[in-house]
Amino acid sequence: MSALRLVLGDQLSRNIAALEGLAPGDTVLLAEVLGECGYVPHHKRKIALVLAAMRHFAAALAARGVAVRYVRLDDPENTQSLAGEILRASSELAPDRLIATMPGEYRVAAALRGVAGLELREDTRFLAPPGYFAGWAAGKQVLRMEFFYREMRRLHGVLMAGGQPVGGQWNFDAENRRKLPADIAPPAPRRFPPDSITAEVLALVAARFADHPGSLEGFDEPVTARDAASGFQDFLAHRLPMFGDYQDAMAAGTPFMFHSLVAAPLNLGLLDPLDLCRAAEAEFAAGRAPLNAVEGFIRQILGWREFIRGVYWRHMPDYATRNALAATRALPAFYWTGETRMRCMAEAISQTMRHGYAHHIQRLMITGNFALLAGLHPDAVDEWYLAVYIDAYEWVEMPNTRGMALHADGGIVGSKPYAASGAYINRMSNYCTGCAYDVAESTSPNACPFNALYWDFIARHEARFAANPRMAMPVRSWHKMDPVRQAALRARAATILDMIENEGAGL
Ligand code: FAD
Ligand code: DLZ
Ligand code: SF4
Repeated sequence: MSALRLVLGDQLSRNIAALEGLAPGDTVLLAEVLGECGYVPHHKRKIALVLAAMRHFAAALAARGVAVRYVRLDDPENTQSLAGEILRASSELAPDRLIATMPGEYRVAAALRGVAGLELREDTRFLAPPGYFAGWAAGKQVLRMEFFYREMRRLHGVLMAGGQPVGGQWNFDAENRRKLPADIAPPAPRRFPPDSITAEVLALVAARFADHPGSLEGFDEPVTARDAASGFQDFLAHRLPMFGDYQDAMAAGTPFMFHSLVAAPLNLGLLDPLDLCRAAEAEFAAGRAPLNAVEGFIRQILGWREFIRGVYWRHMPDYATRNALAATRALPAFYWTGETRMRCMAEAISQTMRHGYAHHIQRLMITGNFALLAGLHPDAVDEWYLAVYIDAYEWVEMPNTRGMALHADGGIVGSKPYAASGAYINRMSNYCTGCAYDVAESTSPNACPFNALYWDFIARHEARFAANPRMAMPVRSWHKMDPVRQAALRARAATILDMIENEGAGL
């Protein structure tokens, strides 16, 4: 009995389900295909990362004596689709069995389900066991991450002592909202210069995807499990202790702050989520990192990442069509260039084009908040986030974008929209100093665009928000406002929205 075992580009884990029971005579298939490289205009760095990691993974399997069928993008026989490559390999090798692991994305799952005779195994690399989220969510009117996270802490015994949370609290978020003082400079993360395999991929991507957004300059991502582990050790030693304090902080010219940068290798399968949580927990136990940092980090992996995945599979395919706030505007051109006078947006977008990376608060409270306030269409915003971040796969990108950032899911991921004016951005960053706009102004021609857009957003949706206890306060403040000021705010917002509709020119 021989088997053909498919491993997708984000399934690069030694323990991936498709490889369970691997036997002599079996073949492992990995295929670089245009279908996956081009279904959205992925950032060049993201394509390079995925293909370089696939080639290294295949080489490591081959070095262990496994028969690997590796299809390169420029192979003239390449059908350029995953299903096509399974069928081609299957007709050439005539295996007795076809095996794959359940893909992360609904789109790919639908394509693979169409392949006759393909056995699709559960992806067991997540911390919520198969069916766990559905069981937890069943019968609940609202799903709240906090309660799911507590269940996950109990299930895995992470940061637990005698059935209680270590430190007597589940959550240290209140301590994790500091602005970065001018005299603290986050240490540069450990980086990984390309070897010859990666260099070849970089040349391929530069030639084939020249019209895709982003830059390959200085490509230095970890593309093997060993390098990903080394990058994570560097985080534990140098950034985890401050991760909590400055989790929400933003600063110009400081793209990575104290963040871990694990999302890209973790989502590729190069790291194991439970290992990351246990290693962070050990740093607390050894007295090398404070609890607010360690709990804050573990919450992201054990809580948010698993919760987001649960929401995705529970609500797809309907989730992809949700537009609860009836947003219609196209994405202004500066989302692809960073060329805007709004310094916060310019910083977040330029570092995204350079590194394929922005940290959570930049994604949520800068580019996401702008898209929310400006009423940009969720399809366009989803496509942008899926394309430009090197860690982006629909299962994790979409509930974060459509749900958390845009509230287009009507409140499944978050009970209220994360809408904020310039005051929040000014509180959490140094962007406003040196911005062409004045954050203290709301209605003048050089007033911070976030201010008028914020109030216009509240006014546009006041009927919906009045019924939401967590949004009642801004709605009341809007009602109490002097009508002359209300009119001035709405006029300024109308000017900005016109500019947005004109590709963002002049903004
Ligand atoms: P850290 O800040 O160091 O956090 C540690 C890890 O926790 C992350 O690596 C990630 O695995 C996990 N995590 C943290 N927050 C979340 C979250 N909200 N959802 C899921 N996992 C989380 N994350 C992705 O992995 N892929 C995406 O495509 C993606 N798109 C996003 C889109 C929007 C609009 C927003 C608001 C968030 C998005 N996130 C996404 C979540 C989060 O912003 C990134 O995981 C994080 O910024 C990656 O950087 P890091 O590895 O340095 O994370
Ligand atoms: C993201 C990506 C890219 C750019 N290229 C490939 C590829 O050539 N071959 C492949 O198997 N996978 C690729 N991927 C990852 C897939 O898109 C990913 O498996 C799906 O998004 C499911 O999560
Ligand atoms: Fe952003 Fe407004 Fe601050 Fe400028 S003033 S950086 S646009 S929040």
